[in-house]
Amino acid sequence: MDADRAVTRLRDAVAAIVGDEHVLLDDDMRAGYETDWTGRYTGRASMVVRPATTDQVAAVVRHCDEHAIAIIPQGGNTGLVGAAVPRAHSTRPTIVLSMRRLDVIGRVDVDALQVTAGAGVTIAAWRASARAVGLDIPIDFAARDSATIGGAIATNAGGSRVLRYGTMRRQVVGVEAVLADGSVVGSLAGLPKETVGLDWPSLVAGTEGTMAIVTAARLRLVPLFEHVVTALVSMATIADAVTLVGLLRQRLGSLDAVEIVQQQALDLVAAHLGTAPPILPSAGGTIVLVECADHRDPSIDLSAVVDSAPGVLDTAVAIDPVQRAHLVQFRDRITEAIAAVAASTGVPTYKLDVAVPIRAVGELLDVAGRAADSDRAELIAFGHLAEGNLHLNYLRTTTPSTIAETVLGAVARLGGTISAEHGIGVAKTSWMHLVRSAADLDAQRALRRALDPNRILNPGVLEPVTPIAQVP
Ligand code: 2HG
Ligand code: ZN
Repeated sequence: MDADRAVTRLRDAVAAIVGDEHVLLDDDMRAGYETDWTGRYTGRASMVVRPATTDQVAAVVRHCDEHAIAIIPQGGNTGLVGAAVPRAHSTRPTIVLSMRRLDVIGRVDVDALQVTAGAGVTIAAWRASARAVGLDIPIDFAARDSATIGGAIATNAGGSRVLRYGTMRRQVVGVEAVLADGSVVGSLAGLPKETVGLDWPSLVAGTEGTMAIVTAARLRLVPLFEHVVTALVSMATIADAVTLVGLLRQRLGSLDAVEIVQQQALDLVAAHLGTAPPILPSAGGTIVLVECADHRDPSIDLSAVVDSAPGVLDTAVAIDPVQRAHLVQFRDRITEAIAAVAASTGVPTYKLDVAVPIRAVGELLDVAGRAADSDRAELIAFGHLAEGNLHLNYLRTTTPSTIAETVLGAVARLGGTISAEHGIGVAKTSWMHLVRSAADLDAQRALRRALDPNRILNPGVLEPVTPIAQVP
């Protein structure tokens, strides 16, 4: 059958399931689904399919399985590792399965502190549903307005509240998911204790749509704290910043976030916003953002810890929501400021999301900085200090793979991980062997083969590339 006829047949089959208007064929209609947020990852799909229910997802997946059509599941398309857009050089018939129409959110269970949400519900909508009844969500990150529950589960998203509540994996009490053969598995009953074998949330969280496609989730909620204090603290050295994290964790039960913003990142946002930085520059280049939240004002306790910490050069503190938002934007809008540079230079930013044990953050920053210097690129470093999770953004780089070799090699030597919260996608498949053993990767492959024998679920993503040195 020629390619055009095959596409027409596929279109007819999926249109019968989701409706004509939810199958996007035209180049300009598909474009927004085919390139990722960074502009670095892009590929071509035969069509974008937009189901609205679990039954529709299951029927589309079953059809694709029978005809060996690759499926790229996509939520808000805010991913940064190329996992949710078509593969660049694939010749396989491929659909983007946009999950955004599965956006129904249930009534909050205020006794169990849980809610059921469709995979296409945004993080912001999840939060709004909780806040409407005086509760909150345990996860927060800058892409909250577009990122979806399904995507956050698939990448095991983290963000700023991980030190208090853990990553997305820990917030999922139950899932409903579609397997590669179109069968529906999981449970949304929300039982915090349930031990009857395989735990589907554990299998799907962080596996980037390769084991199953999440259609809905039962999610944890947490108390909403009336009092929030935000502080930006300019530190003499990175070692002082690490000491501060320890003190904050030991002494403050209200601790919600400890983020790191290197001076260059702060200056970049300030220039982007056209606003002066809110604190004096850091001699050692490190600014820490601290947030505490409680039912009573935690600002006195926070100030006491900051005042007792070594190497504090300057502090800006806010409790008023408007002033807090002013400080928070110097952390929250870094990605946006970086994207603006990439748009003006036409060179996509090279992003590495990594984590090391917190005591090794300084050493990693040194290695990362030297890698930038040797490429005459600019490094914008920031991230989640409490988890030793750095976002290393290289502007105007001409040698991304050399930088990756150097930085990811150092990360592995320092006992860290090549992906903390953005996932592997297609971006980091070549380095999975640095942090996982051959036996581990073989077991992952075997699981995947068993659940998806026709290799339709996100092929190319999370598939370890065997390094030459390990080939027998
Ligand atoms: C954040 O922490 C996100 O703001 C994005 O994980 C990080 O743009 C990035 O590199
Ligand atoms: Zn992050």
